[in-house]
Amino acid sequence: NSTLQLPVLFDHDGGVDDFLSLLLLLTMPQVELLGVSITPADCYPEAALETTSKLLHLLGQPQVPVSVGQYYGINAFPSAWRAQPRMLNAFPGLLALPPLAEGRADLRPSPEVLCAQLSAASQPVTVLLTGPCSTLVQALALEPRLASRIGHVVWMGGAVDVPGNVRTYNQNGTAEWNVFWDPLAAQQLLTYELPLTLIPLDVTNQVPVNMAFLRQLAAQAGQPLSHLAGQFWATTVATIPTYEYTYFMWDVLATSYLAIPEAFEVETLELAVVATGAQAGRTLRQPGSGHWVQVAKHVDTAAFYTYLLQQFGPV
Ligand code: AGV
Ligand code: CA
Repeated sequence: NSTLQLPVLFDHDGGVDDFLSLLLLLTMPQVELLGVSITPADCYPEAALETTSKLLHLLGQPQVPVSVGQYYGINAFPSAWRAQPRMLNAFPGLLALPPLAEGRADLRPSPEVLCAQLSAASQPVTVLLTGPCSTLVQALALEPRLASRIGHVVWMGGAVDVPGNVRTYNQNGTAEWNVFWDPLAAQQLLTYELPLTLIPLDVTNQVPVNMAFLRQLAAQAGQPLSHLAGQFWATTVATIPTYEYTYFMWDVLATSYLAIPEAFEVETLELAVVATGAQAGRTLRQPGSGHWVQVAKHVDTAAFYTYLLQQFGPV
């Protein structure tokens, strides 16, 4: 039924929850995935390309085009985080899959590919971003008129009324990483006045990866997707000292917004992004900025976790 189809372009940055987002997206019957692009931010792009291709293959959508960004942001992610997803390709369920076929990835830089995909789209496209927004901003810089092809941008990024999650020497703790990687792009994104929904730390803080959920997932591990997703989440459990950080369902929550928006409380507000200095990457309320953004502030966590168990569980 074509009226049910939601055309989606997905740009991710290769974190474990970015891949869980891809898995989730591929379980959504209403989503027509037009393309995937990889921003080399919270990943090393070679490994991320391999995982992306293998998951598309595994979920029966190997034809979906994949491209990789060649732009590297202003503030690099820690190497230990970028290397983490490499182990996913060694999982029994993925190791045996065919490696990326020669010539399968689009060799053009991802902003060019995104432009081509937007031009070719026959109805407004939803752009889902689970990493920095640089690819989209660079695409719109190439062809500003393509903004009219975008029906909705859903972006996991920012921290509006809560502290950020960047702990470095050059940031005072107010920024979220996806914005911090390329603060100028985030500032630029607002100027396009796109229908933008942010899924910031304000709401992702409400959905930690917790053992109660992982136990429920394990209880249905006879389902191949639950088994695989459970393994993915398991890799995040011991990677962060618990006294310092918790791993959250950041991108997975943003992805679920496409399917269960009614589970979210969203506030429409005027936003600004700080581009330089100790607050670089900060997203803040700024009445009068003229940049109206929908910001998710609350989620029905039970509805969200139930939705995940349903999508990864019995069909
Ligand atoms: O800031 C959240 C973003 C999400 O897109 N990423 C992880 C998610 O993919 C960066 C990030 C923050 N803390 C992290 C992150 C951590 N402890 N490990 C890996 N990535
Ligand atoms: Ca991410």
